[in-house]
Amino acid sequence: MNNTICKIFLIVALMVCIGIFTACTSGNDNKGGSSGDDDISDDDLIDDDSGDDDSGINTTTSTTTTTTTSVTTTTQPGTFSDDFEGDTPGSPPGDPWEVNVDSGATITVVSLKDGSGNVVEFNDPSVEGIGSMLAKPDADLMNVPFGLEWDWLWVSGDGMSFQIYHKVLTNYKAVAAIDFSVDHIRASDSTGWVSCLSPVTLDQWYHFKIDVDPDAKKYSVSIDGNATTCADLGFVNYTVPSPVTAIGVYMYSTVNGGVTRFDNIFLAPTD
Ligand SMILES: [Ca+2]
Ligand SMILES: [Ca+2]
Repeated sequence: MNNTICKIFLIVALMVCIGIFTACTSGNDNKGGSSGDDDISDDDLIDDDSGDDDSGINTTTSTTTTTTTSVTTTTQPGTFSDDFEGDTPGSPPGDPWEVNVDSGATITVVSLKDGSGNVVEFNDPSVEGIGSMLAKPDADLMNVPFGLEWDWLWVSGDGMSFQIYHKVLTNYKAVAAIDFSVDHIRASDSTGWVSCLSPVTLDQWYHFKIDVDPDAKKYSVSIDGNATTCADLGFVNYTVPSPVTAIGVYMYSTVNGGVTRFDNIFLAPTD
């Protein structure tokens, strides 16, 4: 009798176990969440038919996106660059730029649909309007021969000057200046101004590069990859010997400079 009860108990227990196992695996076709599966909400990498409990796929996508973003914003070692894509449209350019404006002038990041993305826009609405943006790249980049490049577009106007500076006491003094003046581009020489480009076409991006030799105190200007008559120009106002340590754009107080835009600033030793 006891033996019979024990057999019945074992059979019932075995049936319960089979029932539980069947219930647990019912509908799981081990296909993840593709169409026609037992649980189409289980679209992750783990096929446990408990819904989308794993962010694996999304994590992979997110990582790819992050990597792509970091590639476009990573600065190469040994260079200084800014395409302003990390800045906020409607605000002045952020670190590493020091921005100062006065008398109604503005220096603002704007987002363009011409492929430039974010650019810096200078608006100098009056003779009195004045402003500047200044950055101090690693000094090691500028105590050897270096190239400094930027894109420049004029919507309108006059004035505005792309410059490099050395420090005299507490002030930064321009040793070289590339200006828009009236209808042409000119560059400073130790003996006066030299015309580099004339006429200038409005609403067109120009690519500028200056090659600077800080030991010789000389620089040359190329535009859109072409050498110009602005070659072997001497530093100006170089009465106090000190290294070139800053770059920037200056908005004159003596003219109504109108609207100009800058993008893709890049500095690197040329050795
Ligand atoms: Ca840009
Ligand atoms: Ca002005």
